[in-house]
Amino acid sequence: MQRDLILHHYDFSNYSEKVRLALGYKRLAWHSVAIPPVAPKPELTPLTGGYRRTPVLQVGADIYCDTSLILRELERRYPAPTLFPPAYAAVAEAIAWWAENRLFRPISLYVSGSNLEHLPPDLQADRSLMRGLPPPDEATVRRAARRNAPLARTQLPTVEAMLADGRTWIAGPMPTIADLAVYHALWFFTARTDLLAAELAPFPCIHAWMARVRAFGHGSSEPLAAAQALRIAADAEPEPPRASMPFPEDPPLGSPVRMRADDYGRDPVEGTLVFIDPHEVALRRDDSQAGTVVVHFPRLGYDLRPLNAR
Ligand SMILES: N[C@@H](CCC(=O)N[C@@H](CS)C(=O)NCC(=O)O)C(=O)O
Repeated sequence: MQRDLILHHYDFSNYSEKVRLALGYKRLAWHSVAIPPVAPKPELTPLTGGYRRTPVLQVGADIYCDTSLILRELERRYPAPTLFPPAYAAVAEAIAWWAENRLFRPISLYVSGSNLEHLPPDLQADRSLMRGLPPPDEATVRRAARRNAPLARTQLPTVEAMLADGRTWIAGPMPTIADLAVYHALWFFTARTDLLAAELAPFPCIHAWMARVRAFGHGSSEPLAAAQALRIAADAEPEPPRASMPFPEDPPLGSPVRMRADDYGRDPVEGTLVFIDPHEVALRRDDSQAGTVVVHFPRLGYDLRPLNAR
């Protein structure tokens, strides 16, 4: 069992649930740092250089942003049991994209607007600011929930149909990232309260499959103080970068670059490009608290620019 894995997350974060289940499926031991669900995150952003989304995986002085890369990195370090079986991984990736970019958003707006009294009071304002929108009043959030309930509901039969031929897992006979991505979107329905549990009740295949995914568990975790995680980064050297496989258009290794999410939470992270391949981009940066760290991002979903370029 390994305990160099440090997950920065909070309990009701659905993307964190995706990673917690991957850690469970791979039977890993990890350290758990509880981070605030809203900005600012003064003990996290020294590690990431500005990225504020949840979760973040830390291994010493290497920092992994975004669950699509975190899952790839867990697979690279702990290949068995696999979440990327070669025969199903491509289809799984397409289904995961649909789950996170089409299925989840209406569920999120429906759930949040229906559970206002159970959420941290500053959550809605924070999420709107994260998307460049003004803080909404309560009526606006409740109207968004009403608009999005049908958009969430109309997609649930699609998930039921994916499982209706009696298969055990979404993409085929083995668990894949599609199971985790669809699961965490549906998990959000009841992550805080059971108020919307009835939405999933009519779907027996979904019900049985969610129980199978839930049975992965979360591996074994021990709490770690955020300040201690920062000290671990400061005391560690980043791992030497692997050999890069750039595309011809990519900025040269060693040049100053900026990465940021292309959808929301677009806080830029600047550093020196130290690794790039078709799936991943990594920047080295020096931080007064975290020391020298390498921050890793997935290529897809992020915007890579040479610094100072127009
Ligand atoms: N594409 C990102 C999305 C992550 C995401 O949106 N996480 C939510 C929490 S579940 C978030 O960052 N919310 C704002 C925050 O936690 O500060 C990923 O896969 O990691």
